[in-house]
Amino acid sequence: MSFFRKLKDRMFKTSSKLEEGLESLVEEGAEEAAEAEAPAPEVAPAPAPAPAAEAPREPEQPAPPPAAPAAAPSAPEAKPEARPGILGRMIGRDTGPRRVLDDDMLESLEELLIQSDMGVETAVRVTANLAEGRYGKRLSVNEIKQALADEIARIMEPVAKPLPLYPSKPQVVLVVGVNGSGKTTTIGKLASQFRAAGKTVVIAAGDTFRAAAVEQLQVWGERAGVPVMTAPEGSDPASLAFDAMTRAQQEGADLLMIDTAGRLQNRADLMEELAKIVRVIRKKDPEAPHNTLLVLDATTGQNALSQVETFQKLADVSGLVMTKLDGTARGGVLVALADRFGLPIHAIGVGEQIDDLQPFDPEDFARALTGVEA
Ligand SMILES: Nc1nc2c(ncn2[C@@H]2O[C@H](COP(=O)(O)OP(=O)(O)OP(=O)(O)O)[C@@H](O)[C@H]2O)c(=O)[nH]1
Ligand SMILES: [Mg+2]
Repeated sequence: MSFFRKLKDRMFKTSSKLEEGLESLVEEGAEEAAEAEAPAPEVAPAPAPAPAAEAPREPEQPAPPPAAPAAAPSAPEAKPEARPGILGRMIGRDTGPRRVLDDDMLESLEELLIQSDMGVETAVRVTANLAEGRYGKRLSVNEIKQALADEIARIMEPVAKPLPLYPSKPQVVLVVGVNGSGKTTTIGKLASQFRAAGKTVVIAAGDTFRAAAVEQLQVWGERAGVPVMTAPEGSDPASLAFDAMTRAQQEGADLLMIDTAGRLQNRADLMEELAKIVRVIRKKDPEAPHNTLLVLDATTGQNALSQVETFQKLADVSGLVMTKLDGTARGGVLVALADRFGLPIHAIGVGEQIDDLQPFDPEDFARALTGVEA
């Protein structure tokens, strides 16, 4: 419950965007329907008309004088349907507006999902599944949110897997991703969690191109209580990886995490660099790396999809970590990723602090994304 609260709060922007969209969709639709059913009379019919069903007019309007001047202030618009009162919401009665799930509504829903970065293909599939068994029915916002959450959770369920642990000593975790996606931060957070679980960890600062990158990793290593192996700026990351592997084996460490540079500008160089790291550590352990984590930044939205494609060509990506889910309106891309690639999502980053890495829970995520209350 409190975990869900935290995720929901952290993902506020994501959920609020989709949530607000859903709410106004249903409200608009309900208003249109009410207007179509009960058009406000232009000329007062005689005498004392019976109020149209489902459209209580308030306040009671006296019939206007027969020849009211056109410029006279118009009577307040008829209110189509009452919004749920606070009490109604609190006791959970679904008293809000309802809208028929027809083609128009489905199209608008699809549009909304695309805007939340779910991608066209996935948005189409999700709406089609949503329509099944519900087409033509009058649904409330809550019912649509719940149905959407169920559908999203169903897609996410198979990919929600923690980082698998192997008996190899060390288990080698290679961390890849574009510049600024959150690789170094994620390594720090993961190392801290492994330490807390009683594992011994060694980190290799394989991004040797920037001195600042090494310093940043050292700070994370201190926070996590984990040694960080570094090499001089500009030196060969593969030889550092080899040294780190040697040390981790000698010390009997449980895990070796290797940070890498994310220079996608020169794809050939990066590919060669990653391939070389893999080659040298395999001299020590033919099974290594046991995991190749691709770190993706949720704020890049649809771009994350092409990053997966690119990195799958550069390295044998075994799983994903999605960072910066706090404060982004683009969390829907996770659904697209799961739907399209089916790669395990091991964890999500929800902040810059050391404990801001959470396991990926499909139901919590779906509820946070759609705005369903727990
Ligand atoms: N809000 C938020 N910020 C994050 C998260 N993860 C990382 N960051 C921030 O994103 C920025 C980049 O993170 P890094 O870990 O340096 O990214 P990197 O992939 O190592 O970057 P390069 O080494 O330049 O390739 C930093 O300012 C981090 O604090 C997250 O989950 N949420
Ligand atoms: Mg880095």
